[in-house]
Amino acid sequence: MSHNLYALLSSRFDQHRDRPFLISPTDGGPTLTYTDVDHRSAAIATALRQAGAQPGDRLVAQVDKSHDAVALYLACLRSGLVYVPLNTAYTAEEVGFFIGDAEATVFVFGTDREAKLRPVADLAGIPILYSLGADGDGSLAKAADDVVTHDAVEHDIIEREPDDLACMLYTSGTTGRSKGAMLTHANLASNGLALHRIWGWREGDVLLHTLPIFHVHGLFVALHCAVLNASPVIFCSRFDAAEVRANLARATVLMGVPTHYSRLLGDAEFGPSDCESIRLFTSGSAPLTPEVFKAFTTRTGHTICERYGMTETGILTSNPPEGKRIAGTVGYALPGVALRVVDETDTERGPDEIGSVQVKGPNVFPGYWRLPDKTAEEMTADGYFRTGDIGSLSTDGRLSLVGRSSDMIISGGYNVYPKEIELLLDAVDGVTETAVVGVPHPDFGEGVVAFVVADDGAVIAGEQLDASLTDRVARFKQPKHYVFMDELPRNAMGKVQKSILRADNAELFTD
Ligand code: MCA
Repeated sequence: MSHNLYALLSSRFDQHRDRPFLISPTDGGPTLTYTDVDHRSAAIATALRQAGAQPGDRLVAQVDKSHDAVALYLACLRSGLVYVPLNTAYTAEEVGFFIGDAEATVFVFGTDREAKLRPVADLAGIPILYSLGADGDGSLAKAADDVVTHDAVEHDIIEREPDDLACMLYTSGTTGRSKGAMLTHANLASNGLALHRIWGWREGDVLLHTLPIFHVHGLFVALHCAVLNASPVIFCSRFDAAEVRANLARATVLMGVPTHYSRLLGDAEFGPSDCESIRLFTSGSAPLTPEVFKAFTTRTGHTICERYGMTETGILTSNPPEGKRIAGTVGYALPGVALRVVDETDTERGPDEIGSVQVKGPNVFPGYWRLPDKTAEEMTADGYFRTGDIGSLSTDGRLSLVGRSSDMIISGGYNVYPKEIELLLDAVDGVTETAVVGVPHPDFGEGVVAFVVADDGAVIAGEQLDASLTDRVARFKQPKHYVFMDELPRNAMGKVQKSILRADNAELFTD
């Protein structure tokens, strides 16, 4: 079999082609079978090929979650294009960086974003542009329809080597510059097969899918498990607690971020009767607090299975679905994944000793796009990737995470890098300096807060700072609160002590 990931995926649904694949969460909504989506992906792949896209070219997409968005991803896989999905919250300025950095050949933008994004793409000189809507509209949808009308669909799956790139996902950097994490066909195949196995996917499983499909969690972890199992997917456009409750009885697996679970708990009516058909609730992308873990079990009788992943590595560990799931831990290394906790000399720590988490395995990416030096910094001489997370391993290999070496914020499952925001705020007239941190937030887990020191005599309002960020960075990255100070706390070395800012403002959103 070809090492093209699509060859693996299609081999798993080939015997069930007429089975429902993408199911509407509302009665009467459209259902697409595996045959429908396979054919749609072939039509889109043919249209892209006819437009001049070649294997290895990068296709950047900022499109809403839709059936055609799934077909576009699968079209890229089967035609050997490198799929580069972008968060739909990113501004035109952010998108301009990504399409340039990725040296994209193709850029697909949402039909509702054309006015803002076509000029950005023209400026970047992207040769092939398409629009794609959430309802089968847009120029790419039409091009695919035309291929079908002219009976010109090519169903082939391009040969790929295991280490050929399949996708590239941007993950912001501590320096404020986003980095393209390159993921190969083999990375994605190994992680998908490992998850399918350890989470016990079986005949009859149905996935309730509420996650965005521009990140690892919704695009790879959720969709690949379902497709490898030829399972139906109840395909929600976004997370909505009421819609989730209305569909749980039709599903057996729900994957979410902690915010999803805390929002379900926020509905007093939510309870065990909603969850009778579910065999597996997983949580990831952000730490699941023991409070939410415990409250969920008390309310529903189910124990959430927390797992740990990164864009650069996919899923590294999971609590055992059949074994003991312990709050505050992220379980054991997936089959084939090697984990270690080390000190500052990369020497392994003993059991339960805290150190830096490192990982090695077929799931670990080959590096950051066009950043060999940065890649080398993050890899050890013996091939382990430095996750940047701090944790400890128990004697039987269970991993507990206790923090991060960078001051990255995880808000509602999205990574936010303070430096990116600080650089923009520091450029505002009248601002001397700023420090951005995450503090506990009842809904998003961590809320972004900016601490601002103004020039002597300068009067600055939060609205002014908000305005400096509008159209520069996605809304979810923007501070939810500003604290004005005479000076920032510093240690003897002059380094801003963000831990003090976090500690002194821990109740900012929870009081
Ligand atoms: C939306 N808002 C947010 C966030 N999302 N603010 C902070 N953090 C967020 N994550 C703000 C919007 O800017 C808006 O603010 C207001 O909330 C409502 O926006 P809306 O889009 O309606 O929000 P929502 O529908 O309530 O979405 C919140 C959400 C969503 C359900 C938590 O963010 C979500 O589904 N997150 C999942 C992220 C994910 O898939 N992460 C996986 C990364 P305003 O009104 O002021 O404009 S992959 C990963 O991390 C690794 C590999 C792994 O292990 O999975």
